[in-house]
Amino acid sequence: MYTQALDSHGKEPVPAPTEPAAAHFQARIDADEKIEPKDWMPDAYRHTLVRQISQHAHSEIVGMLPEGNWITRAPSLRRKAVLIAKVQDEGGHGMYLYGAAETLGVERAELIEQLLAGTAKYSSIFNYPTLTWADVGAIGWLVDGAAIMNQIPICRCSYGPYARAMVRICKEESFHQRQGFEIMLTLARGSAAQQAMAQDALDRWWWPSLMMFGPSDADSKHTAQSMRWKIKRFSNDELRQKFVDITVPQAQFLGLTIPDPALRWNEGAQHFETGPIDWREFQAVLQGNGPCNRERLAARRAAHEAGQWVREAAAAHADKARRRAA
Ligand code: FAQ
Repeated sequence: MYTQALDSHGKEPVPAPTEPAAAHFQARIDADEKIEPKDWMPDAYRHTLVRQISQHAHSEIVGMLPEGNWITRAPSLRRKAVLIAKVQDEGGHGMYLYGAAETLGVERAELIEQLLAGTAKYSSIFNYPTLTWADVGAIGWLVDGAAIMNQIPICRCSYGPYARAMVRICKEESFHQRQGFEIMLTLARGSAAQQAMAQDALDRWWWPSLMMFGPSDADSKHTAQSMRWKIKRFSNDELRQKFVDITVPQAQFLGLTIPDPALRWNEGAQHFETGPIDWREFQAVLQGNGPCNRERLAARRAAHEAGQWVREAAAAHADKARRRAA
């Protein structure tokens, strides 16, 4: 769908990559115009988008693994059908996002190669294990909840293909969040053992969910420029705070306790204040030393190898169809 846009010219005349071109580009951004694949853009803008969109795509694909772990053990046929649909949605999100990245002139195969080689980042959150069924609820509630908080503003991102991909993705993520909350609600209203399982899942997923938003603003190297380019509309800390403010009352409604003894409501600021985030844990996960980093990459590599014959068959079929048409 996106590659078709490469065949049509952008509505703006394409200026040469000079300083006036950069000023013209920033003026378009400031006027809230969308940048399309054929439009002139600074190399650094293109590079930032490829970086962020490909990391996002990899996150969706690796993100299928923790919940995929529970498809065969979902507690009812209904739960199994819903979970299969959700995990498939995440795969679809990865495909839209690789498509959006391709409009910037990179090959999907190259991006996937980087993931499999371990040189590309994907979201830290997917390096944690799913030990019980309640983790599936916690992922929907917290991880999809955090993902929506971060991604709704990307629907207004300055780069057209990324912004448009996010519209559908956010609709689906919103359904995912509600199915997760509904699992948590069922457990929270269940037996003492089910309540304990829900609390244990919250205990393990709370802090990693806060880390999903990225380093604190003071340590975020890309935020300032990405906000000038309107790739990001809010800083990491702003989105993290919004997430905390929305999620704490939901935990209270569930009768669960947020695992943060320092958590308190600040009446003056009208915000919940949290205790400090353990950024050493975040950095360890980013460096490949989270509980499941190796397992996740091994699973992706095995899936890629097992799918080799499918890619070859699809290419052979396309080739045959082309020759027949000729
Ligand atoms: N994990 O300067 P910043 C989902 C990296 S999708 C790993 O703040 P930026 C759906 C960052 O890349 C979840 N790395 O960077 C789902 C950069 O590294 P680099 C993914 C992280 O880009 C739900 C460095 O740290 N969502 O959950 C993380 O301005 C359920 C410095 O950071 C997106 O990708 C992290 N958490 O802001 C699927 C949304 N945070 O490239 C299945 C789009 C930061 O210099 C089940 N992305 N880093 O080597 C974004 O909004 C941004 O890229 C941020 C980071 C906010 C993630």
